Amino acid sequence: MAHWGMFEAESDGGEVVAVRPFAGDADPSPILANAVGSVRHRSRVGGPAVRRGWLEQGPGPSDRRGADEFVAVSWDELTELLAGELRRVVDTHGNRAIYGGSYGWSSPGRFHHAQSQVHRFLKMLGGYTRSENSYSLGATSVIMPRVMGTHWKLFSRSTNWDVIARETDLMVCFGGVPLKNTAVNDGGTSNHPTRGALDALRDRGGEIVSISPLRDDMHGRAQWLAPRPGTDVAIMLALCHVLVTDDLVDRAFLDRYTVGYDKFEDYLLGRTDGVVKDPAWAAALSGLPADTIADLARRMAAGRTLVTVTWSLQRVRHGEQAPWAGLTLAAMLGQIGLPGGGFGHGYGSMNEPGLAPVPYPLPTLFQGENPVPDSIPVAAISDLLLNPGREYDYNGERRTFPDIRLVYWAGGNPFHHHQDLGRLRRALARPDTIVVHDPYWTPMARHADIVVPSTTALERDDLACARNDPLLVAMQAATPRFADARDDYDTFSALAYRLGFGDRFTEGRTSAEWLAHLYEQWRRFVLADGGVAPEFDEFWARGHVAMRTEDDLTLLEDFRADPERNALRTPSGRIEIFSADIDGFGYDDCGGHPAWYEPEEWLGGERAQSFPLHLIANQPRTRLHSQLDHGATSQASKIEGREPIRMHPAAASARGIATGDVVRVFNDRGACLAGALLDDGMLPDVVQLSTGAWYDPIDPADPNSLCVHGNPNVLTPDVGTSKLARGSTGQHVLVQIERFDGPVPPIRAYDPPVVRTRSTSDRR
Ligand code: PGD
Repeated sequence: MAHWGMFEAESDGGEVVAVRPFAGDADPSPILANAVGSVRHRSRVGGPAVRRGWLEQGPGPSDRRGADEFVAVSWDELTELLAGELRRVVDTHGNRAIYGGSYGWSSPGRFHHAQSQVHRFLKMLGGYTRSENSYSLGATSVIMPRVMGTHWKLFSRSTNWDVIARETDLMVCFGGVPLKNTAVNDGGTSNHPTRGALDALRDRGGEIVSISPLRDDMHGRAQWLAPRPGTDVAIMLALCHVLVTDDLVDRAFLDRYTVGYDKFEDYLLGRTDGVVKDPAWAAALSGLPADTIADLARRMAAGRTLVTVTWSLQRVRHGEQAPWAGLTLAAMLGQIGLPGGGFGHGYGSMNEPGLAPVPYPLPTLFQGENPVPDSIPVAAISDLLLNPGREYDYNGERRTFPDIRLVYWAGGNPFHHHQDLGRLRRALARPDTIVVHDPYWTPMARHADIVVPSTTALERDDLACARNDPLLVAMQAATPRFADARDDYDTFSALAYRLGFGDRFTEGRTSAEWLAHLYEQWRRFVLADGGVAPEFDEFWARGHVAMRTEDDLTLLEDFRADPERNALRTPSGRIEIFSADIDGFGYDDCGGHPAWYEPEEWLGGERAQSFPLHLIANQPRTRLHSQLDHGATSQASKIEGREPIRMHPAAASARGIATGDVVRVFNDRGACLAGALLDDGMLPDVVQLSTGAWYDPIDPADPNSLCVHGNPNVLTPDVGTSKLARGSTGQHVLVQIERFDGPVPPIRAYDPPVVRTRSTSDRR
């Protein structure tokens, strides 16, 4: 199992040579092919390594991170050094000085999941400063609990695809439903039903409207409306305005299920700020014709309508507003909780939304409590490291950044996920020590002082499942372990014994015993639910077991049926169109109701004078994030070895650029090379460059170096969505592009750094 689907791997005894998707998968992902050749790829970390500067000079800030060579050490030395450094930091600075945010997707598997392992270990060490929320859903995970009482139920208990295909007349999709993202599911997936469901909806006579700057954010027949990027909220407000002026608002629904609509209506009608949010107003901002917006509002009120908002719309400045405004628009239509109507968030953002949930807990490794209370919103990592002791606003609180001395990372790649990489590199120069566990020499591993070689999921047994997938899968190792790599569990066990809490960490179990233990715990839930699950050995031999799912779900149907008994977990128990709590925080960038805020990175503002192209830095179609960027599917898409950047033919010809040219993409934060690909499926001043090409600085010693490979995060702003959520805003950035006429530099991203064997004189 991979995050991108279930498969069988064929191995030659040390390497994966072929993959076959699970026969039950309706639409397997081409990303699966990236696994072939990945176990022994030259970018693997073959054994423990320590940065030479750290080894020779000891812990301390260093701007050599990312440029230094490494020294190979034995596992015993690594355990000794790492345990000693953890002890030093804890004894001298306290556990709060360890940042174990360690964000990232790592690999599926309920036991060997790197995040679970590192958090369990650091909690038992006495705690650490942690992170909250995710890069996927930074804004949503703060705003939606406040205004509808949850964020994860929005996805795990979303209206099922079967219901949509059967009941929806009109699906209005802000951000489309990009099939490429549904390849992926956190924890894995045994089926990809989205394409089939959209086709079934259309075959039944249902209509789809895709509102997105990119045409291919929707496959098949649909009305495509291409607004200026970042203006969806203005369009939503104008749709709401038409519902008011045409008397199409379901006021009975608003009275029973929501609070604060009146204040929002005052804003819509311009009573609070003198600006009427009508279609003409939204047309000027978005570029969509006013008539088209007005017509759409009327069509939405005429039948069973589902309003959907992708996650990408909240990964921008003021990202809190799009899901909140979408929910409000759906509430005004009055169809929330009716089959095929209402609101959805994340269709096309990951495979899970639209799939039926499993009604009991999955096998889970208990992590315990973190004795350290400090936490940061996850996308504030550079702020944290650069500003010890500084106060900041977050979600109604005033917090202070701790002074971090040691950064511990397992299972993530900040050089993929974080913004403004020049700033991140300056931030990573600050701590005394950086520890990274990864199977590969990712850019983050190259910036570490202590590099711990992990196995990949292909080299170990595990249990795989996800909360909206019917199968629990026996993930059986496809190959032996590569070189001197170890499972993260074994690394942490050895460290825990060295630090005196080995028995607590392992509970006396080997990995194999843990799998059987977690399976038995889970099996009890299934049996109590009246289900059938064989004993572990039989399950392991069979390969998977099916679980019951709760089919035919409609989001919030229980709330609609009985809003008192099934009150939402908001202060009012209802949908909060106006939130008195948020209003009370007094933030200038997120007020008490959904509203339009002008972003910095958009084509309608002053910055577009200098950087006139709007770059959409979205998820790739050829890999998951930065994982297996060297795989066949990912490599086949590259141009001259660089990540492809899609440009409208008009924008390209104005710059003398043709398909296949290498171009330089730049703004005042940084620059990268990319390969031009002309495509008229976007507005002329929009370009698209996916995330995930491994950061490849031409000068590793310069934090602001040109990336020769095409990582858009050298360009993106490191600014939070707002003071409320401080989510990542990596999706949008303004740039300029020119043809790159110089000699094209080689790609070195997958070549390991220099790792020297240690001479006796190096020993401390
Ligand atoms: P991955 O490339 O998946 O990226 O960011 P994330 O850090 O999750 O990194 C996972 C790492 O785990 C890889 O280096 C992999 O090798 C390693 N790994 C795999 N298996 C194991 C294991 O068993 N043990 C250990 N120790 N390591 C392992 C994703 C993040 O990026 C997300 S979720 C989103 S949604 C964001 N999206 C955007 C965006 O839309 N636009 C921009 N500009 N930036 C984004 N960044 C965010």
